[in-house]
Amino acid sequence: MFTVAPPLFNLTLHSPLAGKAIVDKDLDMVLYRPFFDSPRQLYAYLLESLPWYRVRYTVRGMSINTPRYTTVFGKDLTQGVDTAYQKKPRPIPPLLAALKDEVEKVSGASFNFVLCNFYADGKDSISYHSDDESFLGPEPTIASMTLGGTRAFYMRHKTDKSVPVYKTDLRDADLLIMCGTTQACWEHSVPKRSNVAPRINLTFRKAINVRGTNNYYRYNVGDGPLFRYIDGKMVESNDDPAHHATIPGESR
Ligand SMILES: O=C(O)CCC(=O)C(=O)O
Repeated sequence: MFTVAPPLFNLTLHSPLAGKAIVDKDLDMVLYRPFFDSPRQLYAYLLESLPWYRVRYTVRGMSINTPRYTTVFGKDLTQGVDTAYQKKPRPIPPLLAALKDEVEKVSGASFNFVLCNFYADGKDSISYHSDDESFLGPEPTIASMTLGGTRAFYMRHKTDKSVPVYKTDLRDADLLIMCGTTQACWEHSVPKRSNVAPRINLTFRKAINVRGTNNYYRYNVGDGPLFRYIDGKMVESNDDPAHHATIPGESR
């Protein structure tokens, strides 16, 4: 059992031996199902306390609306001064840092970023992509935690079309650890669906350089607006941007 701030959450971890290996050509993953007990309060707390964004950006003249809410905390290994970055990096809040510690223990990897996704409904999604940017270094370990609703999770081999698509679902309290050549050789997605419950996804990663930090804040915070989850819905907030990273009851 470990307690994460605020002390409300006494989460019981399941044995690390309970991980199930998922292997295929160039695919190397472990699924902990469930990773811990009683995450319901944690889901609600994160949803209501994190600052969320619906990021818009432009690629090659095309305007893209990210089809989910996102937010991010962390800073790359160089630990540059804040002025080295396009946006001021935000420290990982203690609650997410405590989860990160437990995920590090079970995965044997170390992380300096937590990326958060909130899929409000089945129209929210993430299309096929891999977390293979050079700022993650070779063969990065990415740990992905689900809180709340179940969503389909599809993976496809990038080059060998004879390898069947790997289809699973990710459920409340699941922890999926993707290792080795998984990111280099496979893409993953959370497709759109109808009639699904809202879901939070946390991914733990390690960025090795300033480019990683700039990329993560650009695509997961962007230029606003900020949303807060209040009374069961997301509302655009006029919080002071200086307080975006504050989680009530936690120091900054
Ligand atoms: O929500 C998920 O399970 C996947 C998230 C993901 O692929 C990402 O954030 O890069």
